[in-house]
Amino acid sequence: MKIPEPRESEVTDEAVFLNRREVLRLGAAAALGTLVAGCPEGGQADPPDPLALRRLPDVAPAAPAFRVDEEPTSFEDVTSYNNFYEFGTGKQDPAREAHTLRPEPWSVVVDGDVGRPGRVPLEDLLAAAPLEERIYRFRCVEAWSMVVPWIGVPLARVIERFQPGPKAAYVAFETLVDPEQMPGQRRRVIDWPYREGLRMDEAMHPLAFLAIGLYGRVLPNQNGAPIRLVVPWKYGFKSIKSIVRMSFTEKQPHTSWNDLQPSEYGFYANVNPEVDHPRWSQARERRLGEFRKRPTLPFNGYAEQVAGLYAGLDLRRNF
Ligand SMILES: Nc1nc2c(c(=O)[nH]1)N[C@H]1C(S)=C(S)[C@@H](COP(=O)(O)O)O[C@H]1N2
Ligand SMILES: [Mo]
Repeated sequence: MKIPEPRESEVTDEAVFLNRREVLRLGAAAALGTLVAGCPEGGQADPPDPLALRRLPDVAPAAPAFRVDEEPTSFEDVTSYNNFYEFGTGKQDPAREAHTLRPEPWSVVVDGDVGRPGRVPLEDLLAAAPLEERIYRFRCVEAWSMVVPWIGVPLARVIERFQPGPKAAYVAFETLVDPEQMPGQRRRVIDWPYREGLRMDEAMHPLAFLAIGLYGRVLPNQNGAPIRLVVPWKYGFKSIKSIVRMSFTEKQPHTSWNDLQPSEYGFYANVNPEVDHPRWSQARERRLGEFRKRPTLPFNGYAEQVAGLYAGLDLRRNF
């Protein structure tokens, strides 16, 4: 299926800011190359053949609290329209380039204020809980959205097993750094590694999820293989991919987009149709595969479950 051309707010995406920075750093010629490379019309990437991806064991259908009653976005759209700057800033770059990532074997370093630090093989980390399905809305800060049937484990179950200490107020995540596997890291569009983080109560919320698959199969590399975060009430950039480190910290951790442009991307990044991005409205969104825009919901439709986490917090200031 041909993905419709981006329109309106999608044109002013997260990459625009980076391109502006690169004009300063690299000069206009290099920046022009960037813009062309990131251009969405630059040829449709082939989505992966789902049959070539390892099937995960069957799991029970998601419980009602963890399943939206909306049509999931097609496998093709979910896996061929991506943000994963480690493989380029264009939406089709990750599907085309991420074959160089080697998601097996994989381990995650656990450190900070935690009772059981160490380097944890992915298999051991997954022993924390049985695999579950979650069918969540996903809303990128660029005003496109999707519905994805994920497979994975609740983040809280994984965190509990590591036994965070009394000073662990936040959990910070990092993505792999390896320019051999992630050629986009040869350019310093981001101060690698990509970093994200959650307040501990957010991380322990039952909706917070570590996905290892979608549509019943292991994650395609472009979606963050072999393990990525999914925080459905927050803008997509919080959902960090290809995680290699989890650190339990006392202070609010640095996070990539907040560091890059704090006036545009907050630490909380809760989906909020009433707080516009400085360069575009957040009131509406385009679901991949659909033509007309739909209204964006507070906390991406999960307000009933998560609004209590932010009682007493000014959501305009803490965006
Ligand atoms: N490591 C890493 N994680 C990342 C990103 C990235 O560039 N690098 N992009 C984020 C953004 S902006 C979005 S919208 C989602 C996109 O996830 P998807 O490609 O599976 O749709 O991944 C997030 N996680
Ligand atoms: Mo995003």
